[in-house]
Amino acid sequence: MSETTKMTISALQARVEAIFCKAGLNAVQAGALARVIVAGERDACKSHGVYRIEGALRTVKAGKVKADAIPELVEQAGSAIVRVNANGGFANPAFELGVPVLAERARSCGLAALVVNDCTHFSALWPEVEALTDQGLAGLVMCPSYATVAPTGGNKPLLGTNPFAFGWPRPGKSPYVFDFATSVAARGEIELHRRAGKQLPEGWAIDADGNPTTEPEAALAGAMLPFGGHKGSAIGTMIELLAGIMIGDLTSPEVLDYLGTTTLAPFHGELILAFSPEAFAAGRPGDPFGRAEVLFEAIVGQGARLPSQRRYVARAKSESDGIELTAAEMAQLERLEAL
Ligand code: NDP
Ligand code: PYC
Repeated sequence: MSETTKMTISALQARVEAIFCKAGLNAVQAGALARVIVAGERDACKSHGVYRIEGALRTVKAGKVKADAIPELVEQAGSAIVRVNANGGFANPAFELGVPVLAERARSCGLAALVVNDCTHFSALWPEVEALTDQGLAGLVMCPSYATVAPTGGNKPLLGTNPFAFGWPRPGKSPYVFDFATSVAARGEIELHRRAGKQLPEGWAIDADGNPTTEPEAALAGAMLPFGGHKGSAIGTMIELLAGIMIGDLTSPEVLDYLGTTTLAPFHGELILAFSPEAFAAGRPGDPFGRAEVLFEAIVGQGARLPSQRRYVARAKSESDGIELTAAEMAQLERLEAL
């Protein structure tokens, strides 16, 4: 068994943040990026953990993201649409800037939207959903990525892996959260299989000639497949429409044209919707949070698990024992520190 290293969450945060600062990112960019990457490692979501540092740095070096960007709230007083321009920086600090205003508007209007424009987005969406459930709000988050997924019935990359996440607050408990790519698996999973020299499960991808493949290299050169056939294909398309075209930002094929590669983090926009369950349920019988608990208990009562349960177990372990990094991950971290 290969050696592993444990470190506290705050120690990993400091090390990742220092790598980004040394690479020229300003404090708002470096802090927000490190928080989301460390959260990925803490919750055992390796496809968006420390392995993503290198891609973010490559994107900075290629001049496709502004290391010193300061996100800006584009105020439309009282509107249910809150807009933040990331000004060419990463999405994460722009989200952090917009979320308090979004929460306040969702409470006053019942629902509100946060639009983030002109951002580079490479991270998992559940940290953003949890920022809403922490405020007692339900939330939906979505964004395009770049053309890597063939629509069902097609055979060429067109849609992105377009992540889609939802959260429901549970007073006194960890929220109900799901967060997934609308492809069978995130592209990051394919890359991790490639690095580990492992075959992909069947049904994830087709090669450049449109034939099914379990070879990671052939899948990366070909196209990934949507989850759930035509259903995932339609949800992926909806995300292109709502979180690309509707918000005046790039769609996944436009992102690929702009970047010319999938080795850099994608540049586009993001849509975050926040709902106040109390406002929607007002005047109707029953407490929405209590009724939700009945539903969750019935799901778990059948022996099923709730999404994010695996993450919460991993989080508790990281909080008590520290985050565990493999020898390869430690070597990568040390190499990036030495740059
Ligand atoms: P997974 O298929 O690994 O997991 C999807 C969700 O399903 C998780 O919430 C997971 O909870 C839950 N889940 C898994 N198994 C079960 C089960 N048996 N019962 C109930 N729930 C279950 O995710 P993906 O590979 O599709 O995506 C991984 C990450 O990649 C996401 O965080 C996504 O945001 C990110 N991503 C980001 C992109 C970007 O452009 N920024 C693009 C595409 C993906 P749990 O975690 O507890 O297992
Ligand atoms: O894992 O599919 C993915 C992905 C694309 C952009 C960021 N993550």
